Amino acid sequence: MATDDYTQDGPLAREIAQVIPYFPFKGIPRFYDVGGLLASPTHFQKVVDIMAARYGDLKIDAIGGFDARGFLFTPVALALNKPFFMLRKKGKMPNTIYGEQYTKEYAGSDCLGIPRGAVKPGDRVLLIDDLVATGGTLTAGVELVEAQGATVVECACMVELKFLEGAKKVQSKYPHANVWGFISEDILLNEAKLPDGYEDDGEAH
Ligand code: HSX
Repeated sequence: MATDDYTQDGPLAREIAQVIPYFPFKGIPRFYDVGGLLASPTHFQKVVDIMAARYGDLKIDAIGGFDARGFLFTPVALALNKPFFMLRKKGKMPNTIYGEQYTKEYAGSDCLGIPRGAVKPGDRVLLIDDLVATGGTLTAGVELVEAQGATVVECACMVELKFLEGAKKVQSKYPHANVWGFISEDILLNEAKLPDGYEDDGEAH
């Protein structure tokens, strides 16, 4: 199968969706676990190839990944031979420029930072995360990157929880920063088999 079918919930998205299970976690009935993708090198490679193909012809100066699951997509930066930077939560990285507090799908607020000098005025930046839910994380990332005088050309998310309308929220504030969600909750149907006594021990934050 070619890796240039970026259609949300298309055949390739459906194939990848099969290896992403969901669990009750952090009080969320369906928490989609990107660990299932990592456990399948074939599918993981396909996601990297899809993203590399999608952005191969786009002028990009840097790629940013969100703390923490966005960091899994560093192979996309290697495939495209672009610098990668981390958008990290507060207190995790030296020499950091911070943005404003933001809230996300499950409890709590946070603050993102990027390495000083990671993006320069005029840069065209691609942001990547495993999932967009409320869009709080993406919005905070776009805001921070653009405060440096750069432009976010797209936010790539492997999963988009459409019912939370996060992509719409990001794009109503930043119409030029397209949000591409590859797999929606409509096709994420891999319910994890839970052992007896399974407990949701996810921290709220
Ligand atoms: C999850 O929350 C994902 O890995 C993302 O980084 C984030 C998405 O939530 P939201 O900010 O869109 O609500 O941990």
